[in-house]
Amino acid sequence: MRTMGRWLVMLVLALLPAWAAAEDGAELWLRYRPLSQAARSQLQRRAAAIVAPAPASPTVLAAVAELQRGVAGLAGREPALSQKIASGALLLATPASRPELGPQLQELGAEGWLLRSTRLQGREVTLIAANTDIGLLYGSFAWLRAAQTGADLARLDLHSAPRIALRLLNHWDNLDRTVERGYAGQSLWDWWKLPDIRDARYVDYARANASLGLNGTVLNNVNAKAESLTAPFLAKAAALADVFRPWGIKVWLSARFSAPVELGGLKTADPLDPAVRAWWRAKADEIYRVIPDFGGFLVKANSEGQPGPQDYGRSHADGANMLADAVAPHGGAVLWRAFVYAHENVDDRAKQAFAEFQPLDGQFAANVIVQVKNGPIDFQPREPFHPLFGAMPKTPLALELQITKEYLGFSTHLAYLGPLFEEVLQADTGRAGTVARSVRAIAGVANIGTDRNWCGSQFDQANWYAFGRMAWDPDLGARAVAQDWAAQTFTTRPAARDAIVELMLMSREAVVDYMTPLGLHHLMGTGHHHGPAPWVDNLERPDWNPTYYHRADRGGIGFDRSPTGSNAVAQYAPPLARLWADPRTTPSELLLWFHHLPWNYAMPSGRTLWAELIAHYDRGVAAVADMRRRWAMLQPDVDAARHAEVAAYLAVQEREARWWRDACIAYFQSVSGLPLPEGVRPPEHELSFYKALRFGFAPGRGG
Ligand code: BDP
Repeated sequence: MRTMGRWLVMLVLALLPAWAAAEDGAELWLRYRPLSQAARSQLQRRAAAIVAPAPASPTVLAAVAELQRGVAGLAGREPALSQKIASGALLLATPASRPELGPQLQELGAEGWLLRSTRLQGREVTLIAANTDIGLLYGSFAWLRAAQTGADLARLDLHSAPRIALRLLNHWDNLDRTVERGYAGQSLWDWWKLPDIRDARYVDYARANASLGLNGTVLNNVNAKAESLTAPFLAKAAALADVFRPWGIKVWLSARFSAPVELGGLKTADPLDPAVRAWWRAKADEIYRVIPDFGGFLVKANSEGQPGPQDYGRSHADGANMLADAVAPHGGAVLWRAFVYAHENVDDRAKQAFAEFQPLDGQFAANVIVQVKNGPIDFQPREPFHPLFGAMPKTPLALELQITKEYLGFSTHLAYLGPLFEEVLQADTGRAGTVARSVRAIAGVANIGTDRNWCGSQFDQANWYAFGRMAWDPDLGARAVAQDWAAQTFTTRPAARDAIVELMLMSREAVVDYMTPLGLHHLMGTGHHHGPAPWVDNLERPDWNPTYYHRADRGGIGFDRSPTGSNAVAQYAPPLARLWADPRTTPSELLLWFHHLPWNYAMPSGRTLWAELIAHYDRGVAAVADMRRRWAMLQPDVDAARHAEVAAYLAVQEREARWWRDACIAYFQSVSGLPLPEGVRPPEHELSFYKALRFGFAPGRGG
């Protein structure tokens, strides 16, 4: 008995590493674990063989390989590639291979797909059809998703096409492999070893993006180094482009505006100077020689110290148009960022991008897209949508979202961003429909790095996933996306899947509550942005100070952006401007964004503003405690390794949520001079304790 016990222990120990390694999150949502017995048999019948157009392009080969890999994992049997239509075939077809399909596919455009269980030549087949090979790849991933999430594969009739043409990740990756605002290890791009050494993860990165329908990636930080445009780095970027090409992902680069001076030895980077224009044209020609399908440039200019056209008395349009001219002959585009605010400008920072860019509407070249952050300040846990959306009808715009959670607890806090993305995408601009309807492109600042789980935590994968799915279809909704992700990543058992989804859906509001409730914003620590620091008032620029944003004093709290204050409300469409001009008609989520109100202001709940603020902080902390309880109950449904890992992260989150609550209450009380409402737990420490905390080596500062 004793020997047997020892033998068993040894066996378990021997198997443990392999098993643990199998569930460390490295496979993302493309895990393809065996389905239930019944689902496996159905899948074997429905995917007995794959019939693909011949000769197969690299993209079709990628689709076939993914289908084979997926079915092998899910059903335990790899379908063979065949030329014959037999019962149970997965039939990949374009109008080029089956002209009779043409009329059915017209609506699908260049990237859309159709999935249909049907009969062909008397055989039951599943049609995966598209106008192009890349559509077939997206359709194959959609079919695999249907199989993974438990759809009835015998009755499939789905079609989909993307609403937004350009769907990009923006990597804030530096050439030394540090990542600005990265919380998932180093940059994936091993610039030193490229172009010769191509890490196997580059393919997995491309697979993951293609599975979501993303079609472009900006490889380097918007705070760009000129060196990224030199021949050696272009060769490295070209190697990545070669890997990504079959997966429909185009490479873009951030360009430093002063590169003609730094690399070309010119005296100026003035966009109207003929030598500068010639330099950029030659540079574009050089890039397209090595990356024929290069997407174009992303530019951060005259923003936070970056060079730009204003250094030469020229406008953003002059700068953007010069670069647009250079890439136009090759079919390229320029993404020109509107994230600008100036030292010298004493006006409300929230107004500055609109003030600079809106008057330029109509002056940009046709291949310029102005890239606008979701809100007017900077990726806060909650902001109103940016007033530029809908306000530049003659200029294509891109919506920039941040997937890496610089302001929502890095990768240690569980905050599912689907609800934030949905809130922005569905916001009605009052001018051109929703934000989603008003944009041509969408960009997500990536949260990807060398961590085994790619994103720094298991649940942060959901934010990459949600960004991609919602970029393809902004109307999908955060819940539906979370359902798919949880099923693909954790479990298809409905009760457990739904419990995970509920936990995800409550998480973002929890962060808002314990960090910046009621429209507060920008209260985080200096530089690294970790933790609370609402007391900071001594930075070189006033609009970097938290006190600039909350404006708390003895009399009250909040930033008056109504007509009696900065009048930022006037940048919105008149009906919204009217609504947000009055605290009584401003949603409480945005109250202190737009108004400075007395501490005893009567909230709709019947509480004073002071009591309401504290209630929100408490609600946030309680929500995280609740998330921990919910996760604990999921233990039987989630593999031990990932369950324990997430539980440990949630413990950190609860501790830090309390810290945010306590530090903010301690500080605001020191300003308001008010007693804590009855029954409220006092902060654990004195204010001085929180003020003295330092985080010298916090991640994400970049090189
Ligand atoms: C801020 C980040 C900073 C970025 C900047 C930007 O703190 O690291 O460079 O945005 O978007 O949120 O350019």
